[in-house]
Amino acid sequence: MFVVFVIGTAGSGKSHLTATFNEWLKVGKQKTATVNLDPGVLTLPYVPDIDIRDYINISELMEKYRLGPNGALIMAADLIAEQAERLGREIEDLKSDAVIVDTPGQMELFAFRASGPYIVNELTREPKALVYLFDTVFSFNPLNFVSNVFLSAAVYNRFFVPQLHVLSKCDLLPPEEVNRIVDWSANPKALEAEIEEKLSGTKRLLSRGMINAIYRLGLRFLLIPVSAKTNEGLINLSTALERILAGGEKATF
Ligand SMILES: Nc1nc2c(ncn2[C@@H]2O[C@H](COP(=O)(O)OP(=O)(O)O)[C@@H](O)[C@H]2O)c(=O)[nH]1
Ligand SMILES: [Mg+2]
Repeated sequence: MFVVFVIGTAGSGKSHLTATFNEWLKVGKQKTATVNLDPGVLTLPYVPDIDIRDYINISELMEKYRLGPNGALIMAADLIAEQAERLGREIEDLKSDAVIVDTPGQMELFAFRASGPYIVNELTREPKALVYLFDTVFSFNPLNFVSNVFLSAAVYNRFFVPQLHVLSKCDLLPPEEVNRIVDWSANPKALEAEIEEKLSGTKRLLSRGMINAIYRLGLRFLLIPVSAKTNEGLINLSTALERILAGGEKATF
């Protein structure tokens, strides 16, 4: 069994990718399951096999502790940790080949509080990976791209599990624009040239310095373009997961 956590900024397409990837793997005859870890979500594009909303109720928290929606979401993020053992047992009982975990809408509630890394660590002893989403529409200029690379590095630093990087919603830009962004992620020279051309002053200086720091650390963020609407790139995502989860051997993904 493999467990994959889908993470990214609010609206980057986590829930839709969870839905689409799950369906796609099922067509390939995989026994798959989905887990919703977002206690605040109202509607989901899939029916989760395990749902944190069965255990944590945001409106109850708001009422009981006289909190606004934000306060209740923060409290809920911390309460998720208490459910780790129970969720872990439920995941085990599913006896799936692959489990896809959709994380809370607001990434900082998961990545930058104590509970997220705790959950990722405690939920399962099975091989696991993180899939970090770069929203195509947000990443199309070099300043935003570099900022997102920094965010994904911060996430990696928090969880320390194998991490893949996806350019989500790639159907929203023409292929040549998508390839340009992928090229930035694969080729430092292409990104440098774009930073020099498109940015000036402090923005150029900071972007250049930030991306150089990432390269010096030896971190790489090769993007896999994927669309949850057209299914483009799902095969590449699954191959990449296979590789990082099974060390290159053929796995059940
Ligand atoms: N065109 C397009 N839209 C997408 C895709 N994935 C998600 N969206 C849209 O982006 C918005 C946010 O998606 P959602 O999965 O809820 O993001 P989350 O907050 O990260 O879970 C929704 O309006 C989706 O319809 C995609 O692959 N292509
Ligand atoms: Mg979501």
